[in-house]
Amino acid sequence: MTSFDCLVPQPVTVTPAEGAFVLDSRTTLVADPGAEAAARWLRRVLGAAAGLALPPSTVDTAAAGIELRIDPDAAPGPEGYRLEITPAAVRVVAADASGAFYAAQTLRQLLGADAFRAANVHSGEWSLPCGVVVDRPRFGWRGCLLDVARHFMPKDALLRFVDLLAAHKLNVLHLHLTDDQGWRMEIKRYPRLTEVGAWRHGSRVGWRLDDSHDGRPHGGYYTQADLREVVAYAAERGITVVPEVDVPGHVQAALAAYPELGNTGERLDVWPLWGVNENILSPSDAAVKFFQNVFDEVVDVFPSPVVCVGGDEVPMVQWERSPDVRRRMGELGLSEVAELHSWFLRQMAERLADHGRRALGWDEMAEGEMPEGVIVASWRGEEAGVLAAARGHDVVMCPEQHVYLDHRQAEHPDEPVPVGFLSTLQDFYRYDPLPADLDPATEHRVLGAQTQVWTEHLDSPRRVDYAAFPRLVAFAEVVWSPRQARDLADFERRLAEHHLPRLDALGVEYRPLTGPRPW
Ligand code: TNX
Repeated sequence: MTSFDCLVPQPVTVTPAEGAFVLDSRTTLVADPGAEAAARWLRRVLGAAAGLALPPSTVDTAAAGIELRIDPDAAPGPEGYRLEITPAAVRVVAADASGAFYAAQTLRQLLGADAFRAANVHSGEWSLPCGVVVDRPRFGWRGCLLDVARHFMPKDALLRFVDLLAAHKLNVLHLHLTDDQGWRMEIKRYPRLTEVGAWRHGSRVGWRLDDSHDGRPHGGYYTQADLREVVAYAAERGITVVPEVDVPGHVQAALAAYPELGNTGERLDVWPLWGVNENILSPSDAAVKFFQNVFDEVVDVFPSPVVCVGGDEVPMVQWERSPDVRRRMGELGLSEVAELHSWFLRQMAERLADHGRRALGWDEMAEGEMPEGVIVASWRGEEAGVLAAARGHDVVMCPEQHVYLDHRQAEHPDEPVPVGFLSTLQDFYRYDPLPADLDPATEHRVLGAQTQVWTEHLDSPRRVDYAAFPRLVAFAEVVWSPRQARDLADFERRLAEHHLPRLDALGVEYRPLTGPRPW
């Protein structure tokens, strides 16, 4: 039997008691209406892993059961739960559907690694240690970006990734759907975005894996029905899918489909290289309307209150050179080319506001004027986030120095292509989303933090596993657990003894603690 010192992320408080609750075929499960998703999930995973059906209780079986109740007044805060295990019952009181779901996740961890398998291979009984867990997240935005533009991830891999985020009590999946190298979302009004923009051709020099490109043909996209399915699947697991359509840069795939949206009229291919690209959108009325129409379809598919408009890495050479752009700036009353960048993003943010949504943008957006309500994703460090918070904007901390999962996790010839800075598991664990120089009066502006899986060099779900795990586990504890509960040595113990066996049971191909897996 396991005890409570196996939990990841570490809960707020744990009070162990004597004894155990034993689960068997008679164990019942009752749930309040708001906790039905958690109940469905528990029945599904324990049905598969433990052969336990967890039938609803009836008058004569009412005693030995699991109860999932919703009561915001009795629970420890939003997304929080109180879990009490006695030999007679398992009682959860949660603040909301998410809290009930996180309690269910905690229960699965307490049952041991075999509870993470898809079929029952367990010998002996299934039991839970007695005690009380009181738990709630430190931050409301516990995000992970997955870049499905550089390499398309099949829908089943996305669903699996959602399950993995949920198992770590993360609640935002930021889907980077478009970039120079591929457009991955069906847009009904503009079918060429996926007919042309979703496919990248191989290079004439052939396959070559290096820093600049891989030379291979690649492609794929999600239909709107696929994306609605991902959204619904994530929602059942407490996860909001925040879609990103990146403008006005990182758009060569769109330009390959609709060259008239660009500044040069040149016919372009979906970009076969990695890096920053000079081909950006024209600030014409037609291009602005086109992308406003794209965002109309995005909000129709994604109910998320927040939608990302991108805004990162926009070289302005084409705007500087173009007489059309000069004319346009005159019309708009703008004197600096750089002002066009924030102007363009404002057109998107305002359209989203018309739909009752808030725009999220990478921190380049904060170099210009921002409409009220816009959220800044601080990625080139933490300074932009600190400044945006001081200006009264909400912030999600995503600093590349600390939380980029595509970055190398060790210096070793057997590691995959070495991207960016060295970011070890321990570096991830030591990161804190509230920087020392943040004015405490603006702390509430930091909604949380987000870790990024950029996929230039991750061409399959296997490679995503290797990059993301186990560092994502450390990140989960950073955004969930109280600051004072963080203890690196204890985390490393829980990870090695309890959590990696869970990931093994799930078939996650994480990077071993001992060193790289040479493939
Ligand atoms: C910068 S982070 C980017 C991405 C790249 C990443 C590689 C950000 C907003 N832009 O386009 O994939 O670096 O680490």
